[in-house]
This record gives sequence, structure tokens and C-alpha cells, in this order.
Amino acid sequence: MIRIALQSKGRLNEESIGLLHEAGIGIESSRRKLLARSEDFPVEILYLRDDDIPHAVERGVADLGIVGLNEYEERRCRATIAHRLGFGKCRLSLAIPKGETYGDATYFEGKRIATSYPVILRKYLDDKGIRAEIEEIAGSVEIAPAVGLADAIFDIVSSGGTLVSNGLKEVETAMHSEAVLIATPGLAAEKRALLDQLLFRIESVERSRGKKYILMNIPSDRIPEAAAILPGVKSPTILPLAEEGWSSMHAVVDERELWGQIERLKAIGAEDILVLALEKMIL
Ligand code: PRT
Ligand code: ZN
Repeated sequence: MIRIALQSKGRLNEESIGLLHEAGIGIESSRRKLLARSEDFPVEILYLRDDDIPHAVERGVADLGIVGLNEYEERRCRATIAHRLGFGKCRLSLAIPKGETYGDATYFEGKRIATSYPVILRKYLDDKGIRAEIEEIAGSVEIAPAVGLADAIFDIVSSGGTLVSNGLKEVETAMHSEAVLIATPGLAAEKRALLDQLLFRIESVERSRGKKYILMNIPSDRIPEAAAILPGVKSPTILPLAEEGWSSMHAVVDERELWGQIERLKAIGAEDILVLALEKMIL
């Protein structure tokens, strides 16, 4: 049995549960419970606030956790990063009132900066040799300059809309963040094996993203040209059709290249082209 800490509500909750679901790990849906079980995999889900996940995993209260890299860094977490998950993407940036003239980061010398991420900000400023005052506040950081609490802010930015609507402009980015799967250091062998199984499933899910399965009928004498258009995972699969001189060809393709490839295949005589969703790619 392995225990995974997930955010109980908030931005990472749905995608964390969705990823486990795609990896074949369904979870009972009642969110009111602190602890939930899966029917399909020896896993227990512990729902926590994201702030508490790094320490819970570091101390082994949970064996694994899904949390933003920003929280992991801010808590100086000693759990290990097992995998970067690619969702919950955002950045931690410095922003100032939009009317201010900005040259470079020396602008912040002697300034007061409001943030909920004092550790990451302090490291950023120290690396640049800038002395500034850090005003730690728990929330609504973006209103700090307008109410005279600070000259600038250091906060999470995703679309940038929140900054704009508060009359601020982003001037420096200190780090890029995404959700990460973290693990207690030195997991016991049985738990390590379950983590490896989980990672294998997650990687299969990730590999199939943006991919489609395409099949078509093609005149057999055009197969070399068609194979050059559709390289496939190893090479395309070719099956003879009952009708003399025709074959069926199957391959996995990248969704972004799909339409261009279809046009080139039609130009060499491909017919009855089917494009199917691809669920998992196990290599
Ligand atoms: O209740 P709990 O403590 O668990 O949750 P929380 O409120 O502390 O965190 P939550 O759910 O807001 O965010 C969880 C994680 O999502 C963060 O730690 C980040 O890793 C990630 N993430 C991704 C974001 C954003 N994108 C994001 N845009 N976290 C916060 N925001 C905020 C941002 O600060 C801004 O105020 O959303 C607002 C809108 O952003 P714009 O730039 O799109 O306008
Ligand atoms: Zn939080």
C-alpha cells in the first residue's frame, strides 16, 4: 500500500485526480473524507492543503504527493522529485505599478516587496546582490502596492490578467513552476516498486497525449512512399487486403502533423482513412 497526498481543493485537485484516473487508479469521489481508497490499485489518497503536502511527504506521513514546484521550493522540501507532471504551469514574477519606468533588477534595491513566497524571493534577490525589504503576506498580494503596503509584488502569474486588472506590470521572472510528483526519501522496496508502476503508467499516459491512430487503404505499390510519410513508432503496420494490389496501413501520428500527412497520403492514392483516439502507449 502506498499513500499519496493530493490537494483537497484548488487548482491542482482536479488534474491530479484526473491523471491518476487515466493511469487506471479510480478514487472514491467523496471529497469530505480526509482519506480515500482506490479499488484498482493499492493506494490511499490523503487530501491536504497544498501548503502541507511538502512536509507530509518529507516526513513520510504520505509516501508521495502532488504539489506545485513553487510550494516545494518555498518549503525547502527534502522529498525527492520523482516526476514533473506538466500541468498547473505558472511562473513566479516580480511586478510593479504599470506607470513606473523600469530598467533592470537593480530597480528593487531598497524597495519593499510583498509576497507569500519569501524564501524563493530572498534567494533570487541574494543571487542578484539586491537588498530589498520583504513584506510577507498570506493572500491578496496583488493589492499591496495600491494600498501602500509595498512598492512591488512577487507572486504567481499565469495569464497575467490579475496583474493587469490591478494596474501592475510583470518585469522579472524568478522561476517557472508546474505540478510535480514528490516522494519520501528512501522509500521501502515494496513502496518503491509501487512508485515505479505508477511512473510507468503516468509515462504511458503522457506519451499518448497529442497522438492519434491512423489507418487507411493504400495501393500496395505506393507503400514505400506512404511509409516515408508515416514513420510510426517503429515503422507502420502493413496488412494485405482481400482485394489484390491493395493493403491496409496503420500508424501512430502526432496530432499537429495529422492534416498535412493526410493530404500527402491522399495524393498518393490512400483511401478510407480513419483517425482514432489513442488512449495509452505502452512501449
Ligand atoms: O487551499 P490550498 O492552500 O490547498 O490552495 P491555494 O489557494 O494555496 O493554492 P491554489 O489552489 O490557488 O494553487 C495551487 C497551485 O497551483 C499553486 O501553488 C501553483 O503551483 C499552481 N498555479 C498555477 C497557480 C496558478 N496557476 C495561478 N494562476 N496558483 C495560483 N494562481 C493565481 C495567481 O496568483 C493569480 O492571483 O491565480 C491568479 C490568476 O492568475 P492570472 O495570472 O492567470 O491572472
Ligand atoms: Zn495553499
